[in-house]
Amino acid sequence: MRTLAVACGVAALAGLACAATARPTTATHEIRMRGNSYSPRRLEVALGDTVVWVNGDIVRHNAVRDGLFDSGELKGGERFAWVPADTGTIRYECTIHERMRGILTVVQTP
Ligand SMILES: [Cu+2]
Repeated sequence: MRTLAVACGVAALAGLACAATARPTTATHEIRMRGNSYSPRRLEVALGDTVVWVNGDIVRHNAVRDGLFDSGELKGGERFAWVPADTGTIRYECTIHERMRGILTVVQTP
């Protein structure tokens, strides 16, 4: 909601009509933690979308990117949601399992 309001404000400043109703709505993307890896390992989302990590293993996992997010330890079946505030490529990791890494690319909505 906040993202749409800002987009409309910018459109108004530029003398453009706000086409918020014609824009695609924000989406929710699920990243599963399974077999000590993230699936999908690489994911592209749009600014304003929600990213949800779901632990599908019986062991604990987390998803951490210093300064951006830290899911805390998730038990099997637990989930963590995060909404990116900026565009860019984010490399994150599970600090419990050394080789468990993922990449999230956040792009501007068209
Ligand atoms: Cu892990």
